[in-house]
Amino acid sequence: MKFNEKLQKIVKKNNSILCVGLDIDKEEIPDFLFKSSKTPFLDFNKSIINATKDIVCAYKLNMAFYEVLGKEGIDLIEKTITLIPKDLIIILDGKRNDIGNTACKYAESLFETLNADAVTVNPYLGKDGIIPFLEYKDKCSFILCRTSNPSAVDFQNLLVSKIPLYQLIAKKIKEWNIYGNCGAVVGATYPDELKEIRMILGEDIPILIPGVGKQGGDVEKTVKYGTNKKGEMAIINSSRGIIFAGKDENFREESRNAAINLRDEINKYR
Ligand code: OMP
Repeated sequence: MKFNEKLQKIVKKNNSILCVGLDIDKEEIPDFLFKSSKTPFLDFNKSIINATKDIVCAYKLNMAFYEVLGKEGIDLIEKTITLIPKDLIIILDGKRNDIGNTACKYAESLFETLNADAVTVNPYLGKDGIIPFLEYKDKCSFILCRTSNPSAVDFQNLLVSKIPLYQLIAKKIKEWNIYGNCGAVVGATYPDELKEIRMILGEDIPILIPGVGKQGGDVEKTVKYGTNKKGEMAIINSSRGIIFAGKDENFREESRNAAINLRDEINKYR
């Protein structure tokens, strides 16, 4: 099944365009898990997945939080992926890219070895770094377009051929979308740019939008500007705001409540 079809199905089934970011952080995970369990990270992910799987469309694992754990981290990615129901979207966020033959190995490791549905990709190397990812025609490559961080302006707003670089990248994403498997990453913290990028991309290219919750992005603008006319084709990610909503034994309920509240707020504007 093509990625966009899988996305539309789960969005409809769970009535949700919310993605929970499984960005596990030892400093933030409830302390008692480290005393009571031999596999605290996996138990934590399992609890969050079980508490939210009926109210989200996707899970995003940022690779940094796993790679920092060494070989245990890769094992944890694989085991976590097996806990996620098959009809949900799995995004591996490594913001990878490199020259062609190396990009091939990144694409193979994320899409085949780890079996992600979607990945985040850096466009800085240009088309030949992107193509190896796009060869996986049923998967989706979310290409960084306008990131959520304050220093995004350093490069992304510079004028290139008289237009800001992020707009040029949005145009390239549209051009590269020949197999219908490109997406864009746009931060919720820049709603005006999000609106412009949605206009450039049109109705059918999904946008992964992090930056609501802890980073303070405006939910109403994110939904109105980021989705297409049907209120779809956007995946809105929150990581810390959901998975670390509770610090004690009640963390499962707290994260479920945080996810329900954000899902409902998002749906109010769709
Ligand atoms: P929270 O701020 O905790 O909700 O986490 C945001 C997640 O989205 C982290 O995994 C970030 O690395 C990621 N992210 C951004 O915050 N900003 C971006 O511009 C792009 C990403 C991303 O590609 O997912």
